[in-house]
Amino acid sequence: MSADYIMVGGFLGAGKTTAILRLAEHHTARGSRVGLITNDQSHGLVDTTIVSAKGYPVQEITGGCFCCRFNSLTDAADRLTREVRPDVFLAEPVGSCTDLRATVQYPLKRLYGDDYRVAPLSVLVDPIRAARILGLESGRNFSAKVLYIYEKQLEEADVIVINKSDLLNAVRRQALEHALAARFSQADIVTVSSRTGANLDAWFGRLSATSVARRAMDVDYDTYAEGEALLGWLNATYSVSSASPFDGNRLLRQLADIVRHQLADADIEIAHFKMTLAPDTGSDLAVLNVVGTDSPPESRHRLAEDLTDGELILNLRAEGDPDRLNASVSHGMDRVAQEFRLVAKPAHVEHFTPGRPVPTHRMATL
Ligand SMILES: Nc1nc2c(ncn2[C@@H]2O[C@H](COP(=O)(O)OP(=O)(O)O)[C@@H](O)[C@H]2O)c(=O)[nH]1
Ligand SMILES: [Mg+2]
Repeated sequence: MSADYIMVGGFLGAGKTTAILRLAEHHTARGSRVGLITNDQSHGLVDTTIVSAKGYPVQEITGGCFCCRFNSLTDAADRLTREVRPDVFLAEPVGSCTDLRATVQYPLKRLYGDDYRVAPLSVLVDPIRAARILGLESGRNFSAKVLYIYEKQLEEADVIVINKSDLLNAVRRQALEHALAARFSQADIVTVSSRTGANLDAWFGRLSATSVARRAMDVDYDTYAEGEALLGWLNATYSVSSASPFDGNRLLRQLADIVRHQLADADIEIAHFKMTLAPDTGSDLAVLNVVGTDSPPESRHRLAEDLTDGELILNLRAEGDPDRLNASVSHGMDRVAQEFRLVAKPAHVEHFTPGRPVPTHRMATL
């Protein structure tokens, strides 16, 4: 029996994890078993914490993107199969990754055709980011080689999903739909809100087809690698403790603002900055996101009560020197530790630039 393999791509911060949780709810409600696969360049992932907190079985692939760790992807799927035998795999590739058709979808079909039905490739976009990149609106942006990756992601999509429709009025929405349709005519375009649920059924309906077997796009791996090398990555886990209870929601917001302002001063564009804070007791979780240096922090989940001890996980991806990102986060942690009278012990801190993507397989045709 073959399981569905649904991959939801898109740039950092587009809403992939939020959308995958919606897909998981959708399939679970129809009696299907789901298994989720998260992916990152390194471990200590906010996304894994979020999806595990929702109770879904999840496997985390770290140390590179799906395409460069293809065997880890199939191993992760095998582990999920042994644990829960999913009917549907939901996989989130790294947001700075492209060429998924040739390096993941076609190899899966060719090598494991009997095991998986590969759904059309969805690529999510954040409408504010996309409107800037397509020149419809002004604002802070990434540099050309990072934009190369962004555009390649859209070029290989079967379905371009404009997410966050709740942020758009009809005029902005139509302008974006037209611009994307004109530029990326190979894709269906569907506009949804993973937050409100608006129009998700129209998108989910398209995923029951199989991916179109067209020739994969050409990719200049030098430009792709240079684009990734412009991005800084920081993953950190701290254990925080205080003698008296403190407001964890306020702490995350404060920390996000300090880091955001520091990066704005250094003219660094944030792609995605996300944090979770989990008290050591209970199952509550605070989640905070920033999806652009000029975007205000957004608390997705708030803690119901103050806490004294907890684990803070922080993932920052921005177009800038990782040392600079690290300096801003360290400074922010010192400031909040002082203000909230807490001790923050780093359990794991890593900052780096993603290495050159070297796919395990690359198959331009099916
Ligand atoms: N307004 C709005 N925000 C959303 C929507 N979907 C996701 N987000 C927010 O976008 C941010 C990034 O979402 P996430 O799912 O982590 O993005 P990922 O990096 O692509 O996995 C978070 O703050 C989400 O709450 C949506 O439909 N509307
Ligand atoms: Mg994510």
